[in-house]
Amino acid sequence: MDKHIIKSANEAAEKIIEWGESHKIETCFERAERLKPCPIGASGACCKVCHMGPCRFVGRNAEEEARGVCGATLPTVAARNMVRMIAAGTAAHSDHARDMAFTLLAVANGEAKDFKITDVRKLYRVAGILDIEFEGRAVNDVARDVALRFLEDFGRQKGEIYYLRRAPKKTQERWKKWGIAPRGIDREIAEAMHRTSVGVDHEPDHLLTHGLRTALADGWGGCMIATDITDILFGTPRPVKAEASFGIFKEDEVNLVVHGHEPSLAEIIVDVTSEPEMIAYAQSKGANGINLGGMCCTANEVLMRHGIPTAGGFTNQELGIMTGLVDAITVDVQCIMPAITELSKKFHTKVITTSEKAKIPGAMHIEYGEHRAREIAREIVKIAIDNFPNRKTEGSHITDKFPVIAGFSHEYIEYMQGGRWRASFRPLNDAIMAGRIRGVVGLAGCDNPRVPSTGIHRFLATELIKNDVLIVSTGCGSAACGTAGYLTPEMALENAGPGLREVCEAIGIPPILHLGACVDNSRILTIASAMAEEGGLSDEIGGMPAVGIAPEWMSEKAIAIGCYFAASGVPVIFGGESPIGASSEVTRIMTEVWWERFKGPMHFEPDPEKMLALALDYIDRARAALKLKKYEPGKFGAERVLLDMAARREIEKASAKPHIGIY
Ligand code: MSK
Repeated sequence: MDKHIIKSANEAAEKIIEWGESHKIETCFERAERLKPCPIGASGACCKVCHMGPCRFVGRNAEEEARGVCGATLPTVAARNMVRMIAAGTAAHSDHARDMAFTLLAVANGEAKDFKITDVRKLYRVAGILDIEFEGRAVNDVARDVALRFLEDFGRQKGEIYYLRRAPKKTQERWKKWGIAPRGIDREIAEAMHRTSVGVDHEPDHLLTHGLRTALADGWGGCMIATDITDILFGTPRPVKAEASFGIFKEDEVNLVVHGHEPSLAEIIVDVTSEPEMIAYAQSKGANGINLGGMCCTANEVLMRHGIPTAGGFTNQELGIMTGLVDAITVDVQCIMPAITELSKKFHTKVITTSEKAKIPGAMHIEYGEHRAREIAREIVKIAIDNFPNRKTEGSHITDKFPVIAGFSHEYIEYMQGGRWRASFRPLNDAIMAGRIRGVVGLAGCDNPRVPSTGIHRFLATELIKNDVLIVSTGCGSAACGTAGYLTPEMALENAGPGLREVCEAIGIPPILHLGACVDNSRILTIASAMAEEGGLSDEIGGMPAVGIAPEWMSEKAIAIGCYFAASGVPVIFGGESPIGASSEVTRIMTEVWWERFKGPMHFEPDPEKMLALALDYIDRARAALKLKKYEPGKFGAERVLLDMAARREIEKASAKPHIGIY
């Protein structure tokens, strides 16, 4: 008899996988078991940039000095492969950002009547950073200028992208010194593809340096632009209650899922599902209402702003359909498994693609356009409603769900530490200096069927908070924590170390702060910049007691994110086998050389215990270099009174001057 191997660390997911196996329904977990990764490509040792190859650096040809047909060495090949991953990841985030900029422009021009500028304060803050006059001007005029200025960042040929100025001066100086300040987003991506084509750039360090320039165009360009425009259009997140896991689906209501990454259509769908005519239409089909849920990062977008529940991250997408309760799933771009259309045929689920850039064989296609967003959203919601009576196939019907607190934007984190008029990062810096908080870890990136999915996220989340490390999470890292029940203040009471628990209790926050979708890793950059500006820790991002970890990454976007953190000065640890592991020279450059130049090495480490030890070691070394109090659990330095909500309200009443800072 076949022995079931644990495929997901999430109990509810595991139950569905088992149910699927007993019903002969295949998922990514079985495919991952069947399709072992190619060991040559997986370690960066395969070159396929021309048709003399692919050249494989294996066996006797696996030495650093071995050469392909053109004479390219293994380090050249591994570096080129890495740079191409960075370019692809940067392209994905940034193309999303470009669409957001065009949506903002359309709204400003009155061409997208279903949208409006929701957060005028954020618009002004952004305008201030971009040197755009906003006082006394019509909101739409300011928004138009902001959109056009952002669009300049994509096509600029010379100079620098605007948002580099948000980084601490010393970080900017490092970028200039090493020639990695990006000029224009599209230019860096195009140049990365050119340099890595056959017969161009062959020097591994030179190649990887351009990789970092491209990655910075992603972090301080594409990702940051996407985050800010989304906040301007749909509101800057603040804490909101929601639920996570498969139990969010309702037996007696129409279940519609939004999946992918782009928030615009999902925002309108949120609105449409509460229209009385739509609810009445659902009732006419026998349902008690319309239940909207999310998946992956579109889920994170609507969870952060509206408390829409999430069924989880990347590896939950097939499992969600296997509950048998999903009447329709609408997808846009990125991280959508094409397998869902075949799978949906076994149930009654309709799969609807909506982006002009992305179609999947077997899916319905309803193309989204911002000029008729509501009309499209209604069409999609109606499809889900019409499909409700067709629910007949028995699914796995899992009812587990957990409460979640999400919505920690940079602005809210600043606010929660001092109120509206005295928002600051001072208390956080003080707590780190005193040793209450040992350091900060960004726990991000995908979940992956090649390991017991979400398991390494869960292990690191619990161990880090036990060690008084505050976690900021994004993307499927947040989903992994949310579907485990970790995103609540109670988590601090039950599992955090004494110092972190005290801070969380005083402010009333979870020890793991959900910052949003994977593009919202940019929020971590702005938080790190604000901490440097606040003083008392490092005066640049590099040297902070902070680490970025993507323990189960699978996407090229994750690689771009890891590299922009490294280039910004944050040590980065990725799980799994190294995609450049075949070359000791490339490994040395990405760890030792990047550490010397940027204080941001990038490691690949498959062992979760070693990941944890490495992260804590970087944090402790940073503390020692900054001459901070040595971290000892339960023993803190200088006392400091943290503000509770009542104290914050008092300060707000007493103050009258708005704070529109550069961050
Ligand atoms: S969705 S890139 S699986 S985080 Fe942003 Fe999740 Fe990774 Fe996609």
